[in-house]
Amino acid sequence: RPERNRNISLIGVPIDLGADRRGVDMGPDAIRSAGVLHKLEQLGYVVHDQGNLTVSRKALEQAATGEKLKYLAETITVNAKLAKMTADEMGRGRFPLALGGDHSMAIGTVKGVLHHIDRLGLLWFDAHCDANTAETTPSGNIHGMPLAVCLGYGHELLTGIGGRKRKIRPENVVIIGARSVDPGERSLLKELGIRVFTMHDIDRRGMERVMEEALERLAKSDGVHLSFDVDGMDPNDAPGVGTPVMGGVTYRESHLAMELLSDSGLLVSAEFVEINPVLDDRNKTAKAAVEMIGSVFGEQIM
Ligand code: B3U
Ligand code: MN
Ligand code: MN
Repeated sequence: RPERNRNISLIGVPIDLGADRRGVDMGPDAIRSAGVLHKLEQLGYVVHDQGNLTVSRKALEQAATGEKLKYLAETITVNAKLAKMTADEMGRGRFPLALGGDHSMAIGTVKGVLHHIDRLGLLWFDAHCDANTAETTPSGNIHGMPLAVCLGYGHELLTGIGGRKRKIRPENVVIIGARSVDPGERSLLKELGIRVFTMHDIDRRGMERVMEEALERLAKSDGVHLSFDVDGMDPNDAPGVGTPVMGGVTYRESHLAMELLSDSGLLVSAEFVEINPVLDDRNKTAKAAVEMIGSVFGEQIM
């Protein structure tokens, strides 16, 4: 079994601007109240809870309807702070575990980790591909764009966060769970040759084989960041999300994926995003996230 970093830095990111929907800002505290600290401490980790970053609500005073990059300024401010905190915490020898918040925050975490690991691998677990730009977005919501930004595509103020040169190389990315992809995203992902494991692949080949191939690819990087969007899971198992898509990864398949990822020993950082307690069923989604976090950090049944 891989040697693990026993120190975890928990970073709450209560941002909902990227989804333009209230409630997902309460995700970090929903995950805390579902027992994430207890879970990690039971597994033998020392958790350094950094609390929640400050996200200004001021931008919400003006409706952003029709804009192609809604709440851009505050999204940049939050992600720049998050990138710095992630890089600083890694610099102190800790494993950054960020809790969201909408998926726009992946820009900050990934850029922060890239500060330490240039050839970073990225496992993007999501119903969506989040590879839109201002030119292709159907919604103007920045949470549909972070993967594109991490690859160096999109508004220059977004790609510039944490340094323009820091980016993820296409061969080091895998997407798992995709089932809602916009035309512009499809072209970009195809052009870059990004490996997308859709629900079709998971149904045909099973999660075990999908993860084997995914990890084989990621093993060529110098460490892997997990970006876990809970809407990648099936809405029956994770109903507390803003954009549910039917036919998702089951609770059991998600567990298996996280266990195999954990066993690979490749992980250097992770984030769990898009938990919306306002839309949830008695904190079911946050509890599922905590169970997945357990598997990521090596929890076993026997
Ligand atoms: N692809 C759509 C919808 C979406 C992306 N991410 C979420 N929803 N959660 C968009 O708006 O870019
Ligand atoms: Mn997402
Ligand atoms: Mn999603």
